[in-house]
Amino acid sequence: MNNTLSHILENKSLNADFKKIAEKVIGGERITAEEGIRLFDADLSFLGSLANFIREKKHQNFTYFNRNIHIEPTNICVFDCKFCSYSKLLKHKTEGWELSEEDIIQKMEKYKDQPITEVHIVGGVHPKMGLHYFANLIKRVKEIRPDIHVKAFTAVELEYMCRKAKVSFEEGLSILKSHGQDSLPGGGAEIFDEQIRAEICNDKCSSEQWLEIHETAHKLGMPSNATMLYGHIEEPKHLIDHMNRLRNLQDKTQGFNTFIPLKFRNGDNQMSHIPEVSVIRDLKVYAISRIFMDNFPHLKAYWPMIGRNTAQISLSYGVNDIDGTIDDTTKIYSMAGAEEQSPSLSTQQLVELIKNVKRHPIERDTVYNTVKDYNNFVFEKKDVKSY
Ligand code: V47
Ligand code: SF4
Repeated sequence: MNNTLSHILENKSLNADFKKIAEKVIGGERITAEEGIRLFDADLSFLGSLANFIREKKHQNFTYFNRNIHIEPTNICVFDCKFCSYSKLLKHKTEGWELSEEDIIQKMEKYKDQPITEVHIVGGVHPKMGLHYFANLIKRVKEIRPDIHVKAFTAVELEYMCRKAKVSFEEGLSILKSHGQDSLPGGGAEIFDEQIRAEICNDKCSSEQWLEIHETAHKLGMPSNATMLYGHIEEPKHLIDHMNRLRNLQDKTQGFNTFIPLKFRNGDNQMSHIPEVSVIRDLKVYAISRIFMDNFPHLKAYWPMIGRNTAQISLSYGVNDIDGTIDDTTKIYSMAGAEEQSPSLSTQQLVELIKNVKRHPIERDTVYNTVKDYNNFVFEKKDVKSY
């Protein structure tokens, strides 16, 4: 046990509930949902010490990042999530964008010889871009870069694609897999509590369907991530219920790699009247996620959303992964007023950001194999490439 932790346990004024939780965590025992909810009343420093203890036990100082590109085929969407600043409803089509298959292929060609290991394809749910269109697109992407990992389509997009194509989730995912899709991103989860979901995203896939799609993907050998949208109308009990449903599924399948809490940003959407939560709340959510989600190997801070400074601090509150480096051109956050309006960092900048807080930077692929250890790497002019 490290010094900070023994100091915490010896602190006579530590509340009995928190002492019990700390003892469980230090002993490697799972905490209950009630204890998870109780943790929202604890001090940030206490949560940080526990979360950091787990983080260092699982991953030492290692901090992962990957080099990926985002392809967003369209922002036209049949759904109407109240928090979304990105989508343009079908009826407002003139304001949206639609990339043609050739536009996407051209973008891919641009990265043919670049050292990226992943392409992340997600977007709005367009009624004309269906299962077979996307299966063919993935096949073409793989023809250009057979080695690249294709992480594509949230459960929301997948539910719609399968429904329209009149196939089961298993059939739809098998078709995509056979064309080259390797894994699923974690989007669309939002908050699983049915009442909150009905208020913020009434018309898209249900929580049950989201979980079923990920379970099916895991069964087919496709790993995935899971997100959680926090900081709007939800309460601690809804966050813990969300994490608990994921923790239960992970017990069953072990198919999740990474948990990604996403901070609600209030720019230009139907929930703009709701104030954004503080950095203290962000760090609490990261720390509690690390403590509660004991069977999720990785906890990711999506830096374009919370900004590089908070992302750096989050590395002491349980986080062991910072997403995205080069040309991370997703628009979903910049349009919602995210911290980073042009979310792109060079590898050197990201490595320095990690090293500045005394962590050990490792470039990973999507499934956390080490691509390159940057701890003792010295950048030379030829390594600093602008894209
Ligand atoms: O599901 C939309 C979120 C998600 C807002 O798996 C918003 O590696 C905050 O899931 N404020 C999509 N969040 C993005 C996503 C993702 C991102 C990075 C990595 C991975 C991964 C997945 O974006 C949506 C929704 O929860 N979102 N609008 C907003 N105003
Ligand atoms: Fe469509 Fe996704 Fe935006 Fe919801 S969050 S409106 S599903 S693009």
